[in-house]
Amino acid sequence: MREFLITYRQSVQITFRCQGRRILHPRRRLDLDANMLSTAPSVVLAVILFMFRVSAAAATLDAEVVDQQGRPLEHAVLTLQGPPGKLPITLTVDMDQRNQQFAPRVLAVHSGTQVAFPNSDNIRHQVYSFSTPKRFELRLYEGTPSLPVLFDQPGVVALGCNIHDSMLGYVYVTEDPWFAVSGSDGSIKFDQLPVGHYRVTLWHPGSAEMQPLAGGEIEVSVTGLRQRFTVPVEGNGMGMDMTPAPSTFGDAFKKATGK
Ligand SMILES: [Cu+2]
Repeated sequence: MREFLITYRQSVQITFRCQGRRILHPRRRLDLDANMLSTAPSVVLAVILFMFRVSAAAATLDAEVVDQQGRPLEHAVLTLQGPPGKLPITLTVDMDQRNQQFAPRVLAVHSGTQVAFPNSDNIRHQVYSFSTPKRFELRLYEGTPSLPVLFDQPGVVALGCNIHDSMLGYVYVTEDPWFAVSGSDGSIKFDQLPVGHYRVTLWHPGSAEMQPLAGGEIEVSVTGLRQRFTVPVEGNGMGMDMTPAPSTFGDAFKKATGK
């Protein structure tokens, strides 16, 4: 034990000394400072040029998603494949439960995203999914469950609650770098898009067989683009029924899981 302690102390000291020499050696530090001073102007110039290039090349896409009768479609997901270089967004996001409903009803995430399922109601929920891209079940809980759920496979994940059959939500997992969900007016806005050519994919819970639809190809120029996309939806054309009867949930669930 004593031997070990001595060895440990020595190794700490040796490491410390090595680090001290490497990092704090006065001559080395002066060299570094001199190098930094000589390269600073070119670095600043490069940063300015990069910022100018980015801001000059960024554009906006104003999309409007409507159903087959031209009515604004809420809860539609629009994803974009485009110029390379965009890093995937894999943050932890919330799928809340409020007033015995999922909030939002449709959540779009990049594959690899952790989704937390906080419960803002004062009753307990038991969230689950049998959808192929993510099968999971959170035991009956109040407040925030201890761990978020990882969504690492692209596809549609239909969410339910074992206690409340009318609770129905969706996590749409995409590998496209740009994605968003339409608001109640059917609008989706993408800011800071690189100018270029994009391939559009659309999805809505009310679309046939719950399959994603090809939305065509678009050219986003520096002046931006305003475009309308149509997603045919089944039934009454209003898309997803927000308070489905249990049997409706069963049908929707079968569609999402393909079973
Ligand atoms: Cu519930």
